[in-house]
Amino acid sequence: METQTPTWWEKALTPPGSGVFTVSTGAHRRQQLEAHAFPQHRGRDDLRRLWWDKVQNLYFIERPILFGIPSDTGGGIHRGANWGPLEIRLQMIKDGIYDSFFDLGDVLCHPQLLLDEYVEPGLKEKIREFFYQSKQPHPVAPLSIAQDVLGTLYKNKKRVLTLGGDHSVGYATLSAFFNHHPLANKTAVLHFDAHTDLLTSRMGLPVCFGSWVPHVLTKLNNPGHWLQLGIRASGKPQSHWESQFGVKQLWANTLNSGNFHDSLNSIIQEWENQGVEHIYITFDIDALDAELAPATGTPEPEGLNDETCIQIFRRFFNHFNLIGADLVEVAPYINPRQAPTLDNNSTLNHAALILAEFQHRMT
Ligand SMILES: [Mn+2]
Repeated sequence: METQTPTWWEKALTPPGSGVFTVSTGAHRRQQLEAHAFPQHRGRDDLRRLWWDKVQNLYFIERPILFGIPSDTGGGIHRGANWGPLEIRLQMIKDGIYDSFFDLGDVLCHPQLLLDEYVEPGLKEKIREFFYQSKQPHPVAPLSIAQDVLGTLYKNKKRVLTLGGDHSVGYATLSAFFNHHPLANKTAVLHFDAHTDLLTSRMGLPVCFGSWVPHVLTKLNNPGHWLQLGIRASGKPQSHWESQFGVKQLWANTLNSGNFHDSLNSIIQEWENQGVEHIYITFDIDALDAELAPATGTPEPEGLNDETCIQIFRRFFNHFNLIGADLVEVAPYINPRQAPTLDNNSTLNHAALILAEFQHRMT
């Protein structure tokens, strides 16, 4: 096991809530989080020092890790999921579940970049100069930084709850997981979403919010260990996706009919027979109905409610261990219909209900 936090993380990451590069926008909300996380701090420099000192203990703590990737570069319809990690944490503080996690902080997200391989080398050098004041070949794009950091955490079998960000962050979390976690070959994925995210590219780009899953699936021994739940906005029928990619799907209409218990039983049985012991959950908040969680990039009607999701989680938790999770696509400042205040925001409230289940199973 490693015991040293890589020094470049100090420049690629930020204290909790600071991963959106801004001076004043959102400062009031960020300061609320900082006052809770580092109550003793005396200004920005002191806060950074306290945070970095704390990060040195990363390998010695037992609590699960909380990690923010406030990037919506991979999104494309309504943006704003970059503010998810800050507002979700404030909601977690309110609900009393924040302190069960060790908050590693955020990726410092360059809002014009996605993956390092999409950045032209000369430009990458200039941006490296900004991040690191050096030519050391450290990553610069949000998903590449996240992949590297999460790869190290997963190699050390850390349990991580990642907050996005648009769903392209699922490419970072799950490619890091399947490339590095020693228990990856005994792990299946529950993917809650209104959409399949199974495009192989979108407008010519391989990885984005709608096209990240195929690029992770290649890393699984068995694509049948990927179960998509809540699908309802799809240009193609269930049979297309299942036969083309080998994934399993339970669409929202099936789940909402209540008639899914036999299907769940047979999936659980099959996975157990195949040696699956752990599950990773990637939860796109748009799996929930648009009435419950409207503050998201692509809200869809006729979605799931939180009771159904929690019922499904618990069925799997009875058989498998929750090894990691992410929650994505909460765009808290999207304000549809009548204005909910941030202190009583349906999307954030529902996000926290989902996270409370994860917190309960990870701690
Ligand atoms: Mn998604």
